[in-house]
Amino acid sequence: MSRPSSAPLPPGQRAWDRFPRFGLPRFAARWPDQAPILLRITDELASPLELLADDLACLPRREQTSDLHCATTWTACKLHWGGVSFTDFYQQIVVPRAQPDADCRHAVLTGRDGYRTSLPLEDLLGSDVLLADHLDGRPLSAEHGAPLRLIAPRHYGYKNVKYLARIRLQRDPAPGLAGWKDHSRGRVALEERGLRLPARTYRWLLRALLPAYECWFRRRSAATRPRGSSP
Ligand SMILES: Nc1nc2c(c(=O)[nH]1)N[C@H]1C(S)=C(S)[C@@H](COP(=O)(O)O)O[C@H]1N2
Ligand SMILES: [Mo]
Repeated sequence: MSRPSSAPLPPGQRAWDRFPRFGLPRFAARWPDQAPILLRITDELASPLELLADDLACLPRREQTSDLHCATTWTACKLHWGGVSFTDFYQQIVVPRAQPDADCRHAVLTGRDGYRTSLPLEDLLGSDVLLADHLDGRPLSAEHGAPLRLIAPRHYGYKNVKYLARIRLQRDPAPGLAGWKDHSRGRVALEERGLRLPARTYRWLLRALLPAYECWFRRRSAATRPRGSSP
């Protein structure tokens, strides 16, 4: 698989010809049970929502080819996602049914493995943000976030929550779990890799650690993968 990037690579990224399962160390061994889509929309809402696959089925399907940029400097190129646009989902389902307070401008996104991060609603309403349930024409695998994940190509991988289970809409931003590297926005073009250190420091540090970390994550992931999930 050698796919050139969909666009010129953003600063400090290098194209990989593979798309590994990846994440924070403590999530390598967490494989949520295979389960149908169940998405809870909660917090400062007139009516909290529980949505199933059927609720999303009324939205137009979207196919999109985009790159995924991990803050550790690797980029998986030209990934072909299928799903629904986050904007359609928000405007056509969340707004009419949950009636969010106009001051709720932040979303905390949680995965079924316990992973959590947040994004401003404004960023989630970008034209290329998807709730994806397909990759390369097939239902999402357990590796890559089945049954539903966020795809926000202009944000680092750590904002692209896999196994998406809950979206909490709230007035204030909330810190995520990516610790030292959880920037509140994580925009790739601005190299918002992390919060505390200059972008270049993160770039060189993470690039230096990446080979050892990738190897460790791959082994831990393989050792704990439930039987029946795709390698
Ligand atoms: N639920 C969940 N989502 C997550 C993570 C995670 O550990 N758990 N890791 C993030 C990070 S750091 C990256 S780079 C991407 C990697 O996506 P992939 O495993 O499909 O390659 O998922 C992101 N979303
Ligand atoms: Mo990442």
